[in-house]
Amino acid sequence: MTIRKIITEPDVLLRKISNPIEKFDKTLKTLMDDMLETMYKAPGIGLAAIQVGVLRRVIVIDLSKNGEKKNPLYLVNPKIIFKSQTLATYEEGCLSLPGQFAEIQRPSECHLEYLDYDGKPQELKANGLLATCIQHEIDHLDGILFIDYLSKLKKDFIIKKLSKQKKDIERIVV
Ligand code: GNR
Ligand code: NI
Repeated sequence: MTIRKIITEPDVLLRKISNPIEKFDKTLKTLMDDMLETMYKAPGIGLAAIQVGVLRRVIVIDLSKNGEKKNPLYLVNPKIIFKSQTLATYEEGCLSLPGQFAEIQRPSECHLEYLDYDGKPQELKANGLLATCIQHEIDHLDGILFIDYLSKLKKDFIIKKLSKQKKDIERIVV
């Protein structure tokens, strides 16, 4: 397994719409294995393929706490089939928006259909942090970031900060 590089905002890739998986082959398994390792290393509780530069509808999630048994969830071609009207607020972070956090409201419960690690169709009813994380990750597959739910002022401020950070890092490298 290989740790892959996580893409950060601003980057045009993060705004692209990812493509459905058609074949469960070795390349896909390697991608899912690498994504899980990359997410654990970061560390994060979820990762979408586009965050490592791959335009595929693939997500890995693990909400297990430090020291607990690992509990990886692989979602391929996920589709939300129900969103509750009741909303929940969580402070969200994103590995593609390093150091940025904001309270975001989303449906508190969602139901989805997806294919698992072996390509088998599955259904899942999620609530709590899992429901929020799933919606955050599916947003990535559609080129959406949590800052898109903030006011234009806050969003522009965050993007400006991140682009300055990136330029500073480039200056050190060069
Ligand atoms: O690690 C992560 N934590 C998190 C916290 C609240 C809501 C969503 C997330 S997902 C994030 C990892 C990430 O960027 N996934 O795309
Ligand atoms: Ni994210």
